[in-house]
Amino acid sequence: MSGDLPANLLRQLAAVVGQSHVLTGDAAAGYAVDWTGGFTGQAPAVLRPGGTAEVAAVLGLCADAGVAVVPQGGNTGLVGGGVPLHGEVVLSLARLDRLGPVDLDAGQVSAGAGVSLQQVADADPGLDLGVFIASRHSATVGGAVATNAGGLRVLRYGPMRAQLRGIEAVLSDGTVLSHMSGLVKDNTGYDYPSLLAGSEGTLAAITAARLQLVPRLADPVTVIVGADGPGEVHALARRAVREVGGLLSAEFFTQAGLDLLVEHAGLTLPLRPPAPVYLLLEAAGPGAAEELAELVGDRPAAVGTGAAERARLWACRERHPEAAGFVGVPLKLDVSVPAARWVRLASDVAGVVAEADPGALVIIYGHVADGNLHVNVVPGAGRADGADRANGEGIAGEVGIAGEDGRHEDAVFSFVASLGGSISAEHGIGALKARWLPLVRSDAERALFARLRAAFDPAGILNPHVLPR
Ligand code: 2HG
Ligand code: ZN
Repeated sequence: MSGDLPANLLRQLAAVVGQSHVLTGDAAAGYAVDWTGGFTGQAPAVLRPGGTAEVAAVLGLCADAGVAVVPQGGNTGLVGGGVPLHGEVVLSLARLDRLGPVDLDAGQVSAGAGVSLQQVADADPGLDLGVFIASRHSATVGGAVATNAGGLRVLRYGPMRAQLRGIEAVLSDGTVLSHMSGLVKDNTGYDYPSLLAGSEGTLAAITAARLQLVPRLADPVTVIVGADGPGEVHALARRAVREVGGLLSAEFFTQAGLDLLVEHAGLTLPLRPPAPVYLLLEAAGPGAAEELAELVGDRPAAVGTGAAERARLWACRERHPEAAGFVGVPLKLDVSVPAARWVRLASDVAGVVAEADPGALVIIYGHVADGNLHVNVVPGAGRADGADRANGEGIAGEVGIAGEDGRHEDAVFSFVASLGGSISAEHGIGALKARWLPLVRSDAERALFARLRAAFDPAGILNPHVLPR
């Protein structure tokens, strides 16, 4: 496979990063597939630079040679934005793993792209990272910024972009941009760090970020409440946002997902008898337990205060991304709608998928206070299975991605667009959704995206198949 790259280029790249950090053949295979198995590509080489200067040199060489590059962090993405679906070189930022000392005056830290989110959260005992996602042990700073990761505490702290106080990144021509002073107030021109957040590796390779930390909250209380349906969950979550001052999370899931986790992952039910749907609330600070108890009233609920009990309750929600995977290769659709339409979305989306594919399995869960729903779909019998997808041919038009002919995406995304929503709340457009972007972004907006992109990456080598050019 290394034959895909000119031998001379491979030699030059090896001279930059060291021969042992140019991976080819079997050594490169793990970088070419995502963790769901839904996206499988091929990399002629994986390059593992050890510092910003090496990233710059690598990109300069690739740009000169016209070789496309997919930047990759912890490879925990869900939309195929970090895997080489079209034979791109993978630029792994994993070795940029330097975590700076915590600046206690500012409550900030500088972290290399390859530092995991958990390492940032652990940087100081009194501080925490506001972004909290299930994949925090493997997801890295560079990838989390590049995808503007959201997660379980967005209602309190916002997504990754909101934590960003500075960035270091490399353009495809090898130019290093660095603005890491961490100023809270800094109106000196375009806020390009913010633009790079959510750019999915299309504008620059992010090499480091300056992150705002938040005070670590003591003694959080976690509650799982059983409810009849999405309407009750939404109403309770809305009240929680207003009435529970220390609210951190408001998470939705269903018994259907829990059944799979009980059967395949050995989880225990949080409530008996089980309820059709659940709301998990977490809050911290003075009065949190009382305010949650008041809100829950006499509804069926399980309460966790100690670490072990909270972990048991959280597993019911945090392990939902695995649930559909026990049945087949899941298609992961991550959508959001205006708050007032969330109940309609959560109530009707399974029916909308069933019209397109009556045999499909649909598991829904998500971040109710953000209007965000994760719709995990395993196409019904007779659809392409994982093995068919793994050969990377003819699925969703052109690349090796789950979803076969796109009918499931068409159904869900059209429904979401009709509700005034977004086809990506927090995971990005990636390779999975590029084709549906016109549903939610106008011609004028997409043309501006393309011009921005050309300004940052005139060579057109950075993640060329993600977002429109
Ligand atoms: C979550 O909220 C993540 O658990 C993953 O965003 C969602 O796997 C998914 O579809
Ligand atoms: Zn999520």
